[in-house]
Amino acid sequence: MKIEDRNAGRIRRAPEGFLSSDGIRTVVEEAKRDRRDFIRSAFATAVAGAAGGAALAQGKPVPTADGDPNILQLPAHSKGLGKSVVTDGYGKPSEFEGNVQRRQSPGLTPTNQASVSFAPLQSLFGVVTPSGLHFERHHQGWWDIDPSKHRFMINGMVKKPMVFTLEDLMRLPSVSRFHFIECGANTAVEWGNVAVPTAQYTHGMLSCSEFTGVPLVTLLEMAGANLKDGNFVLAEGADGSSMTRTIPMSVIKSGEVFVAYGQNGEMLRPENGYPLRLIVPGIQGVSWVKYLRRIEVGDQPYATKDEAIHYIDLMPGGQHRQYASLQECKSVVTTPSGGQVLLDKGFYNITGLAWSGRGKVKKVDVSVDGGRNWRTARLESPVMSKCLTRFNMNWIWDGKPTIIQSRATDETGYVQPNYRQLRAVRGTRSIYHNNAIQSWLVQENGEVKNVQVS
Ligand SMILES: Nc1nc2c(c(=O)[nH]1)N[C@H]1C(S)=C(S)[C@@H](COP(=O)(O)O)O[C@H]1N2
Ligand SMILES: [Mo]
Repeated sequence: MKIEDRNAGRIRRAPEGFLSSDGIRTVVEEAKRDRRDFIRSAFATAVAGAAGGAALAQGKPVPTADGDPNILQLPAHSKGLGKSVVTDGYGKPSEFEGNVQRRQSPGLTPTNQASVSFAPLQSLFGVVTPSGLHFERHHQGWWDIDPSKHRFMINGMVKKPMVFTLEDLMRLPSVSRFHFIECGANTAVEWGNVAVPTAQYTHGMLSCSEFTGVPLVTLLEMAGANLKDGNFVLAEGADGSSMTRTIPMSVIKSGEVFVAYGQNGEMLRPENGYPLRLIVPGIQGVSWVKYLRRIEVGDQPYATKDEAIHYIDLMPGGQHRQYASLQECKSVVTTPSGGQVLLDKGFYNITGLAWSGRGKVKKVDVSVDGGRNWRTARLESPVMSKCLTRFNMNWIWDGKPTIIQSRATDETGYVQPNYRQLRAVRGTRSIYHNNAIQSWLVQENGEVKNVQVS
């Protein structure tokens, strides 16, 4: 690539980076009506808002004729005394980044306690989700539970039922591992057709952290669990939603499943299950029981409400598929993505995320012509199992309309399907487990739009 190409390609942030909640509502509604210019009109509204200036400033070329005042006029921070240490005992992001937030999709859920907030994937780098931006899914609100009063019980097919305090658990040998968590309902609204405008809402029920805790198999062994005939466990949360999920003993015996108290170097956030949650790598988020208070060992699946009525897949023949918990290989381009605007022809760094519930991502192919030709993207290292993987690819935009897609392949050889392939097997009436290839249309005016092609 020529050096001068790298200077080109200014990009304007997706609207949720600076819109008010009213503005977001407009964008979502306009997008549903398939208005071509919804981003433009939403942006016009946003400029009136407080944070619009910062977003606009990003798109401004550096003045060169009379010199750049940002260089020539010495700013206060180069002359004065800055703030003191521990001005804030727990640091926060820059106020200029204040609109990078997890957000609720307007109108998606009737109550805010049984709802979801989406992580701003299009604003993040690398693979780790900052804990404060981790998506949230609560069935009956979240709690900040006093850890000194929290108890964790193991019972059922065990020799010695046991109760652990948090301190008991934190004294045991621990593991720290990076894993993604994806709600089974991520991308659910897109099963029938395009429904939401940006990557935050199409794919943001996805996050990735370094979790720390104790392998569940260690705790089961301490309780003398019957690992031969106890083929399943039931995991139960302490919140009012009675979140209970069956986990096969085979995945627990592999040592992968652990009981976590740590997240990104500190204790779990209350929204994410403080003080204790189950980590079930590769499996849909619902099985990662938060506020974990009990594990029962049994010899058959429990068919709880969240396994018999919810989190089942309606297949084309009219039958429901149960216990399809694995999150299959999937990927999404996060830049350029829906709602962003390419302001120039020229160089762009296409970047995105890929993941697989079966293990490592082996390769990601990117198409910039609606799926006719594919080029292999660079995977950033380390590539970890059941973890997000960041990919990047150089691209020169010639200013013509085009469709950008990514297609991931995992280490088992499984290839992410397009919508035609997925619907041929799964139909269109499912809610969960939509791992289809995402398409972003770059329009001639630079606006990027969510579209579906087969
Ligand atoms: N106790 C409890 N655990 C729970 C839930 C819940 O509502 N209560 N929601 C589940 C669902 S559906 C998902 S997708 C994940 C979301 O985890 P997060 O809120 O940390 O992103 O937690 C799961 N564990
Ligand atoms: Mo979920």
